[in-house]
Amino acid sequence: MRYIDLRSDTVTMPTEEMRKAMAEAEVGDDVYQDDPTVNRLEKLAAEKVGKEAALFVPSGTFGNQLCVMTHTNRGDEIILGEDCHITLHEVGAAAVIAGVQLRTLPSKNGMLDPKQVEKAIRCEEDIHYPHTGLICVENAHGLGTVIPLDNLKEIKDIGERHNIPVHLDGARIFNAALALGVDAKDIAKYCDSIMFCLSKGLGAPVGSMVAGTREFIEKARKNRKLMGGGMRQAGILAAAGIIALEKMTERLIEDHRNAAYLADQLSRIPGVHVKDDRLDINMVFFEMDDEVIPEQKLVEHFRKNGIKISGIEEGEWRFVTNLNVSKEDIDYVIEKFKECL
Ligand code: TLP
Repeated sequence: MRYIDLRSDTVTMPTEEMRKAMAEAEVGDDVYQDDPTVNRLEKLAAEKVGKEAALFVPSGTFGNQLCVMTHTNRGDEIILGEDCHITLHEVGAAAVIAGVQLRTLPSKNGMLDPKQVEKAIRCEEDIHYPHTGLICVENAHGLGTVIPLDNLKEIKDIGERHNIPVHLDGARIFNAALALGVDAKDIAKYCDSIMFCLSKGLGAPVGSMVAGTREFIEKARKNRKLMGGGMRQAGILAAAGIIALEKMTERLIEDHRNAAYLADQLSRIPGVHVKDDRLDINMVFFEMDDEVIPEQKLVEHFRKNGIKISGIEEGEWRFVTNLNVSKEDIDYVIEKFKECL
């Protein structure tokens, strides 16, 4: 049975072209750095975000944690938003892998206040203080927003003044670039390292990229091995990643349009309150008055009718449009929503 899957853009299926490229990929052993397809992907990825070098990693979480570990020393403190992915959805990995503590700051729809970032930095020699090892930002943000370039620039300038690197969780950097009307490079230039995902709206089945200076990537390559991420004949996966980067980035605008359409349709349903200040990318967040439909009822009604959604998180529903969701699918979702009322 075909499902309309609104749980995330991580659920996207590889295209026929990707499957063919994967089947035919020329491979080698990437731990020895002689997988030609991985090498091509890494070169292309670095170019796309304007960095010297890039590294193929198994997932976005892996890539973020690899960057945290590569930038910091055990016992460091890292500054980041209280609502970013590294804080909320990476299983506390930074404490386990890099051995750092998170100094979380409040955000305004994902945007950090540069003044608060600067105030939180602790690099002077007080015996009680941990050393601030890294600042992390996220764009596009998982709250459905994009962060303006001037905010990123201010934070990068602060990092430079205090000699602290900035890492960008750019899982959806190409969504952010489209929403801001800029090139991905224009965003990535405000960070020392970036992680971005091939396996979300771009449709590749597996994999993310980490990019930065050549020196950083060499260090990260060794740490990737330490973390068990040396992937041998990974060219099979990289082949899909190349298509993701060459052919799928511009297509994301369709997901944004579909999300705007879905948001508009949902907001017409009485008792549904769409978060319309967080509609920059392919995500629609909304609250629903208690008496409208109980959570489980909607999830089950949808499931019976071939639609997958996640339940409420922190009081909000999240529907995500993606490669495998069309405008007609959205009309069907709205029809089934109304039927459930
Ligand atoms: N996000 C997933 C869930 O983990 C919440 C989703 O469905 O949105 N950074 C950001 C901003 C992300 O949204 C995600 C995935 C990641 C990193 C991690 O990527 P993966 O899932 O490849 O580890």
